[in-house]
Amino acid sequence: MYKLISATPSPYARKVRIQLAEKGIPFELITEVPWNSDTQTPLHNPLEKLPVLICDDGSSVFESRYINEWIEYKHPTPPLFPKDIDGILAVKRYEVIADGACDALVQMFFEVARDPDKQSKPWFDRQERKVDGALRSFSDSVGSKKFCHGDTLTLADIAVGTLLRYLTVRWPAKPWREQYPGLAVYSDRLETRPSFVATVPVPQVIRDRVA
Ligand SMILES: N[C@@H](CCC(=O)N[C@@H](CS)C(=O)NCC(=O)O)C(=O)O
Repeated sequence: MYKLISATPSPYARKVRIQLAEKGIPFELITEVPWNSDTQTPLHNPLEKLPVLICDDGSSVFESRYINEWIEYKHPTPPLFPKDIDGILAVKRYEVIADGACDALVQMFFEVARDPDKQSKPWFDRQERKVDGALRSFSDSVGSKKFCHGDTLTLADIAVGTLLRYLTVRWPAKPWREQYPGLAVYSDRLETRPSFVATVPVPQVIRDRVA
């Protein structure tokens, strides 16, 4: 059985957990705080980041988008990629933007964790612009549609839905729902799926100093 190293707030790990649940693939969930010094994640990923999928033979698969693709090839049913190349590329475009926005949110989170005299407002603003750009882009392309692409769930919805919920966890004061009510409807609908309900992100206490 697979093992998945995960963290409760991680949008990257949540994408993999949702995909495994949607495909009905059993796995053992290992919850870590990757920022603490006793994390086991570096034993499985030279980049020291989770999620990491560990196979029965001990080999590891890491980088969430690569894990998602790996699982898609190894366990194609039910498919979470469209059948046609253009459809796959369209889904991947959503993933790139959603993951980039999550990266920016992580940067913002640690920027405000620095001592006040070490924080950079221009850096924070630059990251926030990326998040705002992603939201604008998703509002334009998804609007209040049921799915990003076609009429079934794909990895695009898992990536975009995961970003939107993570945004609410990390920056509850950010008024994206009021700004983009169509996206709020889209997000709320996705969050009713059992795979999303079972993986609602929860903040963790980070014990060690990171930034
Ligand atoms: N691009 C990576 C990002 C993963 C990531 O940033 N994971 C965080 C937890 S949410 C982590 O493990 N960070 C530890 C570190 O960067 O040292 C992915 O998609 O898997």
